[in-house]
Amino acid sequence: MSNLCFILGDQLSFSLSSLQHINPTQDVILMCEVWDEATYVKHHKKKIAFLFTAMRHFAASLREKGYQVIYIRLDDPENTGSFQGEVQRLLQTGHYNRLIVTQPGEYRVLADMQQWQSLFNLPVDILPDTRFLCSIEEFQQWAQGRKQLRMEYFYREMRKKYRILMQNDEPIGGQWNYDAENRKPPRKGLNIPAPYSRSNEAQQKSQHSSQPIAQPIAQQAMASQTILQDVLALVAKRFSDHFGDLEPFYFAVTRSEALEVLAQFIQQRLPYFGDYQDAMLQGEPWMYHSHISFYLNCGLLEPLECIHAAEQAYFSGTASLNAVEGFVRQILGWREYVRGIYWLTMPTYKEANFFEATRPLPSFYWHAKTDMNCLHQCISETQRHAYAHHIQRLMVLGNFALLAGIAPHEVNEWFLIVYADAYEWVELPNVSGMILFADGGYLASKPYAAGGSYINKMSDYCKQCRYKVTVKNGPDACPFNYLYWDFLARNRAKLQSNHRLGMMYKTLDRMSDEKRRAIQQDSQIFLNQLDA
Ligand code: FAD
Ligand code: DLZ
Ligand code: SF4
Repeated sequence: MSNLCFILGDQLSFSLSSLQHINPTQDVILMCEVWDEATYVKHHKKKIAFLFTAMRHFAASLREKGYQVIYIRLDDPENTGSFQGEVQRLLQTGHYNRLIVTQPGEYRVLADMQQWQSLFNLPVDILPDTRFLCSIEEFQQWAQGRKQLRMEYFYREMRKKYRILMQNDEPIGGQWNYDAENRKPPRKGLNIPAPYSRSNEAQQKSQHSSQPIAQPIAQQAMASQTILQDVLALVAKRFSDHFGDLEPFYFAVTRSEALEVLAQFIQQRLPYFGDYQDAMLQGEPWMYHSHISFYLNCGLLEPLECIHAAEQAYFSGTASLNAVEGFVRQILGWREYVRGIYWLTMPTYKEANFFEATRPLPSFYWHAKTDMNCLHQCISETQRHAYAHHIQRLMVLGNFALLAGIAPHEVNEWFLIVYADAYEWVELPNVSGMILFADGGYLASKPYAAGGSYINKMSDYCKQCRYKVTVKNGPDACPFNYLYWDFLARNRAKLQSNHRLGMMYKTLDRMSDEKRRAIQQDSQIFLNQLDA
């Protein structure tokens, strides 16, 4: 009798807690591609292709290390289509006396797994996911007794705990946070490096194959291309009705490739990451961001190695403090903070709807056909790449959903579908907490609402828009302008006491009745058209 270790698609790490608890010569690992997981929301085609390819590679590297792996492909004839069905199928063989898993990232999967012990009548060990830098219990302790949770204070604790950018007990440079230096608008002539592209890397490897010594590398590259081609064909056939473009496919799919992405970022983009963190440019989806969330979230990269690589760039003088601190804060601060909030508040967090928003998601979120150029650009890029950077998600796509009063469950579903880095533990707090303020201020101190002038300042989108960002009312006015004030007016009872919005309410109150009527009328006309 042996143990069965079940590894999920976002657990592709050799450091995984379940792997530390099994005996490679005796125990068996199960990995499976299942229909239910790929369709409980209709994930972007690139996301499915990325995960299945990365899973197949990870299974191969586990075997190379001597583990016994049973890998179930989506089109295996016996595949039952669900995690539970696949685990049950193996347990029915009678070869196993214990099931070992690392805690899944999503509440719904954990809730299922917690039934398995009684369902299968065998011990099920659900081990903590130690790849995160703050355990669920540690976060609970930190949050306990606090009236308000704020990322900034949590982040400081994490900096101290891991001694990141610290000198004795003080932050290097004397400040914890350099965000104020990280808001430069994009300037003309920025030289943005090309992002990592797997096909380029594979080509380079096979070009070197004329030298005999490089032949194993070329063979590996070819085998890897075969895995990818198989998965691309599968996704094209089985998920043709899902959102987004499958090809070109350029994501890294192995740990060594993901490490190349990280190294490229540290060398080429990190020096500018801070300055241009909030900047958006038409035709430049990748900017100076790291594009590592796909790999961090499925386990190909570990948070601390990314943080240390950035810290090292500061120590060696290749990147400035504002850039490195800004990047570290995203991973050591925001990423851990949103995960802590998720586990602290689920399952009720999912139901939160502070503004009682009910509007359906406008159809242009699926096809990008809208005259609002900022939205058109961000949605088109999302379709192509299954990626948009943070400010596009927050201040364009999210800001619009907030101002238009779109129902949280519809916005959440969209964000979970369209990004290759989306898993509920990270997507839900960002959507319900950060963009929609649906939790009433549990995660963020005020709604991230803004009019067109913010988008105009931080991007070049407005120059090519049919609307005029400087016009506040009427058919040519930028819709963000009147929707912003209408949002504040509509939600006055819920927001007026928020001291961070005091100035805005004073401005609203100083407006003439005529102006306020125009704002309301324009908003109604616009929103009615949206619904139609
Ligand atoms: P960078 O800008 O280079 O940042 C570095 C890393 O920091 C990221 O890879 C990510 O791991 C982490 N990070 C940065 N901001 C956040 C954040 N707010 N929350 C958690 N981690 C963060 N991130 C996801 O990983 N999955 C999601 O499903 C997701 N949904 C989002 C939805 C909305 C509405 C918003 C506003 C943000 C969302 N984010 C999500 C956070 C952030 O936008 C992405 O992590 C980031 O854009 C990924 O690109 P990058 O790797 O180039 O990040
Ligand atoms: C996202 C995803 C998809 C599309 N498919 C699978 C799959 O077939 N098999 C699998 O093990 N994992 C998949 N995943 C990732 C899971 O959704 C993820 O592991 C859970 O949501 C827990 O975070
Ligand atoms: Fe977006 Fe308004 Fe600018 Fe058009 S004018 S791109 S709608 S912010």
